[in-house]
Amino acid sequence: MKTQVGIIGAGPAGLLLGRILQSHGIDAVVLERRSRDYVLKRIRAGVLEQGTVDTLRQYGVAERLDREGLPHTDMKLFWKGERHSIPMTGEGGRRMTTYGQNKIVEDLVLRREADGLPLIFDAEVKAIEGVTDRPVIHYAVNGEPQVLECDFVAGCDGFWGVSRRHIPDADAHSFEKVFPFSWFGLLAEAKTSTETRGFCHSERGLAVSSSRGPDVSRLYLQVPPDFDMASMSDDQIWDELSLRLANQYGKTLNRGPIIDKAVVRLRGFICEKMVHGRLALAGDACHTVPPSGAKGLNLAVGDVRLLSEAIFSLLRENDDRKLARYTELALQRIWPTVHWSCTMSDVFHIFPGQTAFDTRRQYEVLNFWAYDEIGQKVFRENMLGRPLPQY
Ligand code: RFL
Repeated sequence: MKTQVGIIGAGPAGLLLGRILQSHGIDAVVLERRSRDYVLKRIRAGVLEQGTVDTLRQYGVAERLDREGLPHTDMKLFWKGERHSIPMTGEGGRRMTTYGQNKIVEDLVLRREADGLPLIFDAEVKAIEGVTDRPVIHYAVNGEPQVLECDFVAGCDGFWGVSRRHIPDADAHSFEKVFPFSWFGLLAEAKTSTETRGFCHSERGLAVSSSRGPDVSRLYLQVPPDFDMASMSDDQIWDELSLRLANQYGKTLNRGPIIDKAVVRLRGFICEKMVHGRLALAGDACHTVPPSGAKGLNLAVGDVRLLSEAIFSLLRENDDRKLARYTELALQRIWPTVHWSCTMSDVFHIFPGQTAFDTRRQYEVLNFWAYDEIGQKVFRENMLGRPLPQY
């Protein structure tokens, strides 16, 4: 098989890139190692920056988002018995919207299928050959080896994917911090009360409550790094969430059936070498953020916007100048965003060996964000997201 752009990975980065390229008249084949069912059901991020919403609208995949997305007008922080709301509307009406990543993925998959464009599930990429000249992607479907010849390869295959391994010295250009805890992410059929929704610093560890629809709650608990999900019953989970999020504030958490559970280790990771020859990385393939800033998906969308312009110039005009600047421009947004996500992690979690002094320092940052005008602005602008650099 031959195409112009071989896209590895049908996460938000790969699917959106396919959609943008299509609108520029560039052919692409998306290869995804997981099954269609698995990809559509995968629950992950859900807080969208305005730039992400605008991009999805621009490329005609925001019809359901516009109907079902929940705008945020504020964000609530809880700590030491205090609950404080930070207004979240930025200049020009910029705001955040809650809409599940699984829905974005579904919208993009359905659109691609309706357009009759190639998207191959259960297709695991094993290797990429000829990256500097004429790339050939080797993949397997049900154990059967296949090849895809292309003019360009977009590695949108997440943190554990194969693409980064094809960038020489990627490790030497990578920076990583692994946090000494994990997040236990839960999806529950329970109404999220505005009284308990927010980010909570508790002496028992972080808890987060957010909404994924009128009757669906997305909740997180800080847990030890090697936490076993099976070690807590659903009642114990709700009890722990209540202890952290509700009881000390005199509130009650709405409970309901828990329909999805996952544990994710918190890490910050950046690979500063994002391009080699005719292979470029985007999204989690070249950076991972701790989910405490709700930025992973938004960063992936920013990368894809920049990368699609570079691919367009390269393949349409034989001009590689944008591709040469892709990494530099993307990193201008990636580093501050990863830094912010790590700061949110530093402030809301209880670290092993944490002293009362350390906790007082966390309270001080929370006081600054909640009560100081400049602190509020710092918090709001970081949550609303950095503008996308332009070529
Ligand atoms: P994705 O979404 O990981 O998609 C990569 C896709 O590539 C496929 N793949 C391959 N395909 C073919 N051949 C191979 N060899 C392949 N290797 C991998 C994978 O199956 C997958 O479908 O990356 P993308 O598109 O860059 O999107 C990034 C976002 O998904 C990510 O940043 C966020 O979801 C991060 N994240 C969360 N962010 C939040 O803001 N809030 C959350 O609650 C939240 N939860 C999460 C998360 C990330 C998680 N992962 C990746 C560990 C929960 C989890 C479990």
